[in-house]
Amino acid sequence: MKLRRYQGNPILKPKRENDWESAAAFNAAVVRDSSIFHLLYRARGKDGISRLGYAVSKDGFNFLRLDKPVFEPEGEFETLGCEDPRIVRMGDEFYMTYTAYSKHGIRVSLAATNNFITWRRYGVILPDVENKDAVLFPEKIGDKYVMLHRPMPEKEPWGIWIAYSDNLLDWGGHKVVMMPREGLWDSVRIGAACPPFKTEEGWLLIYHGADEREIYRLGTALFALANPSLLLRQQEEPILEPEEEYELHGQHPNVVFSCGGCEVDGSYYIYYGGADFVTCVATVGEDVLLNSF
Ligand code: BMA
Repeated sequence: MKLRRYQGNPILKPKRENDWESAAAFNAAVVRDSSIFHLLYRARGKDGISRLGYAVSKDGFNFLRLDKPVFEPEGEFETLGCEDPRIVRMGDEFYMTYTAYSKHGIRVSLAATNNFITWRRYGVILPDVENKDAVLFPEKIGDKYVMLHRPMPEKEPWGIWIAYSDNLLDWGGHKVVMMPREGLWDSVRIGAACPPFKTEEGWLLIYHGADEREIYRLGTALFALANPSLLLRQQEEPILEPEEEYELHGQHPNVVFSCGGCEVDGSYYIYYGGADFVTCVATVGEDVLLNSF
C-alpha cells in the first residue's frame, strides 16, 4: 500500500521575495476546521533560521499564504529557530509542539492558539535532553494527556517514546514504545510524523524512518486505543519513499518527512516535506490504509 501523490506537487515552494521563507518551505502541520485547511509550515530564511508561515485552503491543495511569519523564535532556547510544528485540536484550542533550536540544543516546546496568528507560549516542556518529533494525542486517554516523542542519546538507534501529563507541561512515565528495525528501511532512527489518528482498530501512527544511507521514508503502526503504549501492528513496507524529483533533490536529498495530516471525507491527506525544501501532499482512503495492516 502506497500513498497517492497529488499531481500538482509541490504545493508550497520557497518564496524568493520574502527573506524569511526564501530558502525552504517544508515540514508542515495541518488542521482542518470548519472545512478550511490551516497549514503551518517551517520556513527557512536567508539567515538559516526557521520560522513558521501560515497558509489556508478550501480544498487542501491550493493554498493562500501570508507574507509574514506567524511564529518566530523568542527567548534563549529558540535563537537558532523554531522547526517542525505538529498540531492537535483539543476543545477550542489548537496545541502545537515544535522543535526549539539554540546553542542549548534541540528541545520540544509547546504553544497554543485559537486563530493561528496569536499564540500563548509555554516554552520548553521536555528539558535537559536532546529531543524532537513530539506529537500530542488529540484527546486525553484515561485522564492523562499523552505524547509521543523521540529522545536523541549519543548513540543511535533512536526510537519513539511515550509520556503522560496532567497539565501538558510536566511529563512523566517515559517509556520506549517502538524501535528502529535492523535490516529494514527504518533501521537507524524513527520518529512520529503526524499526531495519531483515532480509528476503530487503534491509534494509527504515521512515522518517519531513516536508514544508514540517510533516506527518509514514511511508515505506519497501530497502537491500542485504551493503552497507547501497546504497539499492536506495524507495516513492514514504507507507505511513501523518495522517488520524485522534488523528493530526491533539495536541501537534504532523499527525504519525505511529515509533520501533519487530516481526515477528509473518508481519506487521509498527508502533508510532507520534499527533500527539506518544499511542501507536498499525498492521500489515501482510510479503509485502504487500515486494511493494509
Ligand atoms: C530531521 C529534522 C527534519 C528533517 C529531517 C531530514 O532530523 O531535522 O526537519 O526534515 O531530519 O533532514
